Amino acid sequence: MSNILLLFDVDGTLTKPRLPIEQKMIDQLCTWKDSKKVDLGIVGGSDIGKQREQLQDSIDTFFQYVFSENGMVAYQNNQLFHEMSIVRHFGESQFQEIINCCLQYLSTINLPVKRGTFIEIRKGMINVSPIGRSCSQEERNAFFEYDKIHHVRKKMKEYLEQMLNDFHLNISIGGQISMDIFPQGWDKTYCLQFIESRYDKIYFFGDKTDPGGNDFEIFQDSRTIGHRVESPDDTIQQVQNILDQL
Ligand code: M1P
Repeated sequence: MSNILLLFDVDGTLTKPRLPIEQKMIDQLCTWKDSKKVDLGIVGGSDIGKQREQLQDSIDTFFQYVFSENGMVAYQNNQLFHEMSIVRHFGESQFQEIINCCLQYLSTINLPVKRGTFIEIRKGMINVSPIGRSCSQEERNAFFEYDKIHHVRKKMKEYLEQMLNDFHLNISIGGQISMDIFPQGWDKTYCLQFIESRYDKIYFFGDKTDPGGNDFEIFQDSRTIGHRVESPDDTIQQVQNILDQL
């Protein structure tokens, strides 16, 4: 075990958004692991199923730590060691208030297309998508562009923050079509409690590091050395620069 951890966001950092990992990134992960200079980990908002879809066998091969849903579901060397539930945290009644508020808002907006699965309940968060998670890849890309102009998610986030102020929620726009809703403090920094005492240095790499993005808190946390990346290729370059100096 090394005393340095390279901790990666997944979408936009190790892979292109929602797409499977490419061979050149697999090759790099292999090289970095073989160097024995560093340990590797991932932290993402997605659940383990989606992370596995994207990272395929790499998820079992290269990473000492896998943090799904920001670490609400956490694995070390492929062993599950921590699970936390948002339903348990709020209790059924409060939980339904949050869900109903989202559904009410969603029923008031019109978009170029709306599909299905507007709300996905995960272990540690609620994922809400105005277009619906069952949209096609083409519809997903189109919504992402539409949202940049019309700020659908930003407006919904502002509404929910106002209506659900007493619930002390963090609402984070991470990927292309949805937002993640979870109790304050359950952002990606949640996972640091499990690793902060094990490593001298934790380098974090993410692409959504601006305020409101789901890498923001961990990027600027004092326990990490934050690196903003533009793409998986940029991640490779930035990691290489660090390893060259070790
Ligand atoms: O980039 C991480 C995000 O990836 C997905 O977002 P979307 O489907 O909107 O592109 C979701 O899994 C989201 O929870 C996650 O934060």
